[in-house]
Amino acid sequence: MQTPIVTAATPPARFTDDALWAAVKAEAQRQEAQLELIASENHTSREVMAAMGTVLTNKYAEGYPGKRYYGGCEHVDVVEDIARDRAKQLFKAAHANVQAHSGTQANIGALMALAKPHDRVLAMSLDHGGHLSHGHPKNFSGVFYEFASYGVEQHDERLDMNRVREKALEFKPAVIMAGASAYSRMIDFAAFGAIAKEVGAKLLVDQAHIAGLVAGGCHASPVPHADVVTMTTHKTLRGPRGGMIVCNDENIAKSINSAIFPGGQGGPFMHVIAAKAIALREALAPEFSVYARQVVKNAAALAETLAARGLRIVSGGTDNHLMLVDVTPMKLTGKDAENLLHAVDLTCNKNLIPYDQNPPTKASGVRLGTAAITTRGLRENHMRTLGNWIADVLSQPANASVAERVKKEVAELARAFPIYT
Ligand code: DSN
Repeated sequence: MQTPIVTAATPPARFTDDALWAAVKAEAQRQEAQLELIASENHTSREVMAAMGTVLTNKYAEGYPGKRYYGGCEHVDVVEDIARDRAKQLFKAAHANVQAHSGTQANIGALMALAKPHDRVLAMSLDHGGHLSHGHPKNFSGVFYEFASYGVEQHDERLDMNRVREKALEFKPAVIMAGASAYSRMIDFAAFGAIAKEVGAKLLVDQAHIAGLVAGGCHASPVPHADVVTMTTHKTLRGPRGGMIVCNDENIAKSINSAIFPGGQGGPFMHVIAAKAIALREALAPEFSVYARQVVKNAAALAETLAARGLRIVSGGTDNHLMLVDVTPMKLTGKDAENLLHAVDLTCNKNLIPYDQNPPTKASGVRLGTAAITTRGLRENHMRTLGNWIADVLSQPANASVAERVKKEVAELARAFPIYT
């Protein structure tokens, strides 16, 4: 069988695992045919994918460049040094660790470096847009540390830094975490830094969602204000699936390195680190700032269109790549809306909105993001079309002819803006 996407640097002449490659082919076709609105996803370059299909996957390299526990690391040392140097350059930080396999594992490393088990940590509530690794009781974070949370205000659905400060003064955490997976407003990292200093806490910023916007100059960087900054590499940063950590303090950098290996991981994924290096080079290029700015402009245009059509945008709009759309004005749950949109090839996820009356399995909102659709070339005019399609479908959920028409139009737009083909 011939596969439609070639991810290996030297692809085999023939792919023999038919069942497996059929599923990969179907996924490639799904990504081409559907418009990806999941705010945490993106479409990497072919070069990033190619790096992951190389011989680097064969190499064990426990340790760090120049200090490995295995022989034969001379070439992977070069790969990891390139990745680390580019991460430091891009985020203007003195130190980088590029080995974390995921954002959660980056947070495991950062918390191990900054706190002792059972220390207090203050983070944004998951119900208000935080993240599982910021203190969910079943996540390592909630199991090993004592968490309290801050959230958005009910009247404007935004963080009020005075209230965050009050919580920090009251709770006296060892670490304050900032960063979110469903918050559409700028985060004031300078204010978080000042609060952390005042209460004697370390500041850990998880910039997973906005790393690409920070890299592209569309969001203020947390690096000057935080003790440690963690991120994923596959969201707005548009790299391979993985995690990364940067910081400025040499002692903290040493603690992070030993918290990642041997603390939380064994051998690094050198093929993924190579792909991170390629993505970081792409993000250092001037075109990436243009991309990041377009992501933000697209999100604003989409939010405006949806609001004009009667959907409620949590906090009244967006400053970044995502928005939370309250679908209760259409008498739907988030789950209904996710399914209705999926049926017309618009992929998104249901999401709690702040102070949600529905359980997480139903939720009252959907989270929409523009990172992936901007990568495939869509601009503000397409966002207005897209917003009207979403409103058409959600305002007439029982109207099969509306769904049929929108699905056809989505297919035409997706065909006009191919990702890889
Ligand atoms: N699952 C990611 C997201 O969708 O935001 C966060 O890890």
